[in-house]
Amino acid sequence: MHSLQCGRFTLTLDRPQVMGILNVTPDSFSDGGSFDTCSKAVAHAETLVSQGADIIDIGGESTRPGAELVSIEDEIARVVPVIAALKSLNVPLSIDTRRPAVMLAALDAGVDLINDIAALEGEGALRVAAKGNVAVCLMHMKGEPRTMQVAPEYDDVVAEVTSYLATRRDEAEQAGIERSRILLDPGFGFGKNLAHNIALFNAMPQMREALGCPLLIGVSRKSMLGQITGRVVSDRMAASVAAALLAAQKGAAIVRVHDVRETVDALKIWQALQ
Ligand code: 9MG
Repeated sequence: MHSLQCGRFTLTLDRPQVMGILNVTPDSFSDGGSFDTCSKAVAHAETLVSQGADIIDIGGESTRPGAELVSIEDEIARVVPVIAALKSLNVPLSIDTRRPAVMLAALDAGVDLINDIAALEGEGALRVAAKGNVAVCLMHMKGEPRTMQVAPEYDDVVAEVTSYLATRRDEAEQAGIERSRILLDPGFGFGKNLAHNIALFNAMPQMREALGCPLLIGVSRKSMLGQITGRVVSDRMAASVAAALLAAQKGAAIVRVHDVRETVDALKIWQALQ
């Protein structure tokens, strides 16, 4: 069992941790005003913690294909007040961003984890993340969010993703980020079709073994679940909970979810009855 050095916290990872998703984008709290967006985001985070979230992942930019671009200044203006307001919650705070300037502002505001779908490939990102004692999540993505789902191709998706993550892990270590601070993530839905996602899901135990780092898994409400169930995004809670539970059984250390209460209950039942 690994433990994770995560800013102000050391997570023992003796049970699957639930990371609650907090999107701080105007469309998530559709009220138009930035103060309102911040206060509603803070209230939502408090609810997620009361439901059992172990970590809160705060994001100010949507990476869904077709999502509107946000400037660095706007992204910082969205997330920093929320981070500042949530520091007293006493749970690890994660910043979901690809931009080193946002990482820096978030670190100054007190985050404990940098969750980067671009695996710290941005100019200067490794240097920023090496500062302090924060954890990092390095995720695999093929292509770029706008176009990544247009016919992604692999010879061997599991080998390719594992090799990419091993390289990024090594580069992070060389930049001064100790292995005890590194999480790896196969990046479900980021440049992968359903067959690729299923192959990666099943390969989770061998990937964890090969990579020697805890895995963070995000499948909540994703289109792969819609493809399997035929359900629209607003109707994928049961599928998301089932997938999070299976991911935990396959060795995921952290599951990134929208439906915290239901996921926490499912994990408690598994732990008690197994
Ligand atoms: C921000 N974001 C959206 N999906 C994600 C996933 O699957 N993993 C991680 N680490 N971040 C994600």
